[in-house]
Amino acid sequence: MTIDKRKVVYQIYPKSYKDTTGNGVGDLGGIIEKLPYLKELGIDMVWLNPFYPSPQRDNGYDVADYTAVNSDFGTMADFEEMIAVGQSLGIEFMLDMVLNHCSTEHEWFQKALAGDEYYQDFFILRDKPTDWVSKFGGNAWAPFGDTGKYYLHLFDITQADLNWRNPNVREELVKVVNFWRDKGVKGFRFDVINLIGKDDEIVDCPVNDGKPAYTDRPVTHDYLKMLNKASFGRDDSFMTVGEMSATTIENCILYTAPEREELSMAFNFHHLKVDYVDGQKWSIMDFDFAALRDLFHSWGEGMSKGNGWNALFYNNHDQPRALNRFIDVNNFRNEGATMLAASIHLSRGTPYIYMGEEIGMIDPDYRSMADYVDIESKNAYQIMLDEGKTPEQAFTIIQAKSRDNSRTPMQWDASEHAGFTTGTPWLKVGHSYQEINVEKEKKGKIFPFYQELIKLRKKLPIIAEGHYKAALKDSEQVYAFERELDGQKLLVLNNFFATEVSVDLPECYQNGQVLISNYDNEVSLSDNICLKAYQTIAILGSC
Ligand code: TEU
Repeated sequence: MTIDKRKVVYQIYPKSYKDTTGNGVGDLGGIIEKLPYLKELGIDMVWLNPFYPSPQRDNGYDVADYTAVNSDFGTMADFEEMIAVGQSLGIEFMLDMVLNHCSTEHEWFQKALAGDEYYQDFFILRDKPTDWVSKFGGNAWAPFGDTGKYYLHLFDITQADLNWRNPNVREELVKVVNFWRDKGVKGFRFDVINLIGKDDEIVDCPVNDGKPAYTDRPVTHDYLKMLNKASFGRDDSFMTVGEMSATTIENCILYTAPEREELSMAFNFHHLKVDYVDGQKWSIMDFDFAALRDLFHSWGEGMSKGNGWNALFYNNHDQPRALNRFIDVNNFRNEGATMLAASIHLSRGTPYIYMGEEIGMIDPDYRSMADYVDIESKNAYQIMLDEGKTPEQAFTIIQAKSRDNSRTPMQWDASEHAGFTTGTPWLKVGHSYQEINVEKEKKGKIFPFYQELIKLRKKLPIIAEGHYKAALKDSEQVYAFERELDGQKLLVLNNFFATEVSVDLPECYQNGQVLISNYDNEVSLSDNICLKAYQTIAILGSC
């Protein structure tokens, strides 16, 4: 299994992309309508978050039926049309497979609750709960009806973990994956896939909310090999990405090295915790640049040496917008957005663009808890109050950290609701839509810069395939790395701050060629170079 490393993936949160029916919820028809826009951007594949029937307690990650389309989003015929239109434009689709858990409304859980023992073995039932903490707050076990037993839910109480140790479960899930493969999808994103392997004996684990007891268990690799063999591994051009919660470089090499035949690549989140106080999300702190730099370097070099493959990203539907976290967005939105883009699009791995990132979208400025809908935010707010924070303190943290920050409707133009819907949007449009929208930004700085980065990856094998080597390892301000392929070298310098900084250039680059920069003025190369606020420069070496 070797993937095409020139490809770039674009993530769409279907609920928020484009509504064509006026019900306030984005739909498949809206995605079809916008495919030419994505063609213009230049991406190769679209990852869609779940659009399956679901009670929407966790916005579709609580799947009630794995092989159907939720009627809010359209029909199976719409889905087939979307694939076909994509094919005609050279755009492939990657679907989200949520196989660690299903909704308690899924018929498997309902049958289990009704007493069917065959289906009871689809879930993780125990006589006594352990001390594991749910990722959405509270204990991770809930009473299983009136049986006296408890079922495991690592996420919401309505998301019951599936028992992968049961071969019947594995068989059903393989069927799901193959159902969508037969429909013509060319990729899968596997939700929290490194949590599927639970030990036979489940025990208390007071460390880190219980995570070590269920994360990256060795059996997970066996399950992935099985899934690979039984489904997508049969198609050489297939692209798969595992979402890895609290994982390690060692495991991600195992998950993604081609000879292992597990997955094509992995998302990890360590670099997105550099603004967490003591690793806790519900806290506020400026990002720690040195930590970010070191993480990029250790993952970049570690995966490069181990022949693993990273999925590269700053934004997704679970993260506040990177521009609000890492950039002085009021003064340097264009410079910051383009620098962040270059820092991953020129790196080693497959870049992912989250809808709206290509136009520099920012967090909404919601003023009340009533504007937030995400279950995680609501739970966290309550927990913070219970812990003694004032409503103002808790709200400030929600504003900065809520997953709704990235889930606001895509901003297409300056008309009402940003051109997303003619109805009432399910989640309020961000306050910035009159300044930041597709219509305007196509003529701005950010969208064209993404187009250029995507083109460069297609044109230059050193970007797509080159090794990764850390550079300027001690810089307090510049994240820099080199790429190397067949004796060719590329240096990428990214100034992560609003102040200028001077950098000594190694000889190889003093007579090199500037490949791309996010400032209009010409860059003159010598033994020393001055980077402006949030400037990014990539230089092809001449040695
Ligand atoms: O997220 C996995 C995950 O670990 C989340 O807890 C993530 O770290 C958190 O949202 C950040 O605050 C995946 C999906 O991406 C997410 O949308 C789902 O809610 C979750 O799995 C459960 O399916």
